[in-house]
Amino acid sequence: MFPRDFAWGAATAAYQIEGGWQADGKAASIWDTFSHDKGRVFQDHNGDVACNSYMLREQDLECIQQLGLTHYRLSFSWARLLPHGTTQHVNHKGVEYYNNVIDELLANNVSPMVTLYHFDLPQALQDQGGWKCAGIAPIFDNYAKFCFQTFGDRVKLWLTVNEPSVCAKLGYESGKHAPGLEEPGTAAYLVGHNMLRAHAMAWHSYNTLFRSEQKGKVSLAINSDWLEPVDPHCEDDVAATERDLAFTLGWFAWPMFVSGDYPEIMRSAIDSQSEKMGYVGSPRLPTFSKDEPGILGSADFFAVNYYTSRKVKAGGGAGQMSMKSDCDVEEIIDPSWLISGVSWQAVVPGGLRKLLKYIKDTFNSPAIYITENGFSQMGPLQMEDVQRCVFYKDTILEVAKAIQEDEVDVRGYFAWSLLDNFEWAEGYSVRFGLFHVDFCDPELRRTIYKSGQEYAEIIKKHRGALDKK
Ligand code: PNW
Repeated sequence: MFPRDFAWGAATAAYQIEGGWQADGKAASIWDTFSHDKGRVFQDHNGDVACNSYMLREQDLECIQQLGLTHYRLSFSWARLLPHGTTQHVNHKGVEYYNNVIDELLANNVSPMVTLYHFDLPQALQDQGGWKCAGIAPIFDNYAKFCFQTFGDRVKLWLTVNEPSVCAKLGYESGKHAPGLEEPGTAAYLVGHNMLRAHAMAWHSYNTLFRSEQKGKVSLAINSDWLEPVDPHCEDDVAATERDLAFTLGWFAWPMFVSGDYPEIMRSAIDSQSEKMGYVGSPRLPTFSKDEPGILGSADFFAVNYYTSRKVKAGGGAGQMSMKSDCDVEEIIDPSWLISGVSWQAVVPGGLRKLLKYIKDTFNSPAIYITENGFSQMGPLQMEDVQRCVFYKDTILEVAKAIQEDEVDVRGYFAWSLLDNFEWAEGYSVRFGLFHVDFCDPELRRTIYKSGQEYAEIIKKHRGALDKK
C-alpha cells in the first residue's frame, strides 16, 4: 500500500526533550527565559531537564530501534550550537552532541530529518529584536549554512522553520508561547514575513553552495488544520473557509509554491480591515523585496503538520485589530468529533486525506512529507492507550487512501512524538509520546505505550511486505 522508500518516522524537538539547558556551553533560548518566567507555563514547568535526551540519547535510539523507524525527525538547538546566535562563537560540545546523534542514527540505518528552528531562538538574538527585525534573516542564513556545512554530508532532509504560523500567532499575537508578546494584528505578520525571508535565504544558500555535493532537500514545515464550510451550500461559509485556508496554509505555502507572494484574499482582507479601522502607515502584511532571494520555488518538498479539523463560517471578527478580525471567521468543532487530551484537538483522521488532496490540487502536486501528526493524552495515564491506537490506525489508512485513490505523492509520515515531552505552555501535563516518560523518576525511564507497539507493527508489516517482493 505504501511506496518502497516511504519514510516511517517519529519526531521530536530540541527544547521539548533535550534538557541540559546550560550544559557544556549552551546559552539560553527564548523558551528558557519564558518558562522561567512565573505563570507562563502550566504549573511553571520548564525544559531544564525534560527527557534529558542530551545525556540519554542512547535510550532515545533504543526507542527508535524498537519502533523500527526508517527516519527520525529532530531539531537542533540553535543556542547549543551557536550560543550568541552567530557563527562568531561555535560551541564545539554542541556540535559533538549532534554529530553523535546523527552518526548513531545512520549506523542503525535510520535517516535523520533535521529542523533548524523549532521555536527556540537564542535569547541573545531576541535581545536584539529577534524575528521582528529584518536583520534576523541573514543571521539565520549564516546559522543554516553552518549546519549544512557541518552536518550536511550526512543529513539529507532539512526543515528550516517549524510552523511559522504557530511561532508568529502564539509568540506575538496571543503571547501564549515565547517570547510572550501580545501585539495583535501587526507583529505576527512581520514575524511570519521574516521567517519566510530567512527560509528563502537558507534554501538559496543550500541550492547554490551545497546541493550539488550533498544532494539533500530543504523545506519549511507548515501547520494546518483541515477546514471546511459549516454549510457547503452557503456561499458565505464557503468564502470564509477559503479565507481561513489562505490565512493558515496559504500564508506560507502560497509564497513558496504559487506566486512568490501572499494569497490575494489574505492581503485584501487585511487591507480592507485596516481601512475600516482607519489604520495609517505601511501595510500590516509586508511585501517581498525584488532585491532579495526569491521565495517562489524555495521548497524541495511540501512539509505539513496536521493535528485536527474545523468547520468554518463567516464572522466573529469584529473588535480590536487582530489576525482574528482580519480573517473574520468562526471555527467550530463538530459535536460528533472525539476530543483528545487537549481541548483544541478534535480527532479527525479523514481531514488529513482531504488536506493532502487539497495540497495536491492547489500547490501543483508536490512531494509531501507529513512531518507531524499525533494524539494527546491528559489526566489519568493509560499505558494501554487504545484511543491513540485507533487514531494511528485510522490516520495511516487515510494516508494510504490519499496515495492510492487520490494519487497524492506522499513520501513519509512522522508521528508526533517519539517520547512524552515538554508540551510548551501545557508543560508535562499533555502527553503525545509513543513512549511514556516517567518524569518523577530521576532516570527518566522510557516505556513503550501500546500505541508504540502497534505503530511498530504497522511499520514492520509495510517494510516486511516490501522486503519480500
Ligand atoms: C506543534 N496550538 O505545535 C509543534 O510542532 C510541536 O512542537 C508540538 O508539540 C505539537 O504541535 C503538539 O502540540 C503546536 O496551541 C503547539 O494550537 C501548539 C498548538 C499547535 C501546534
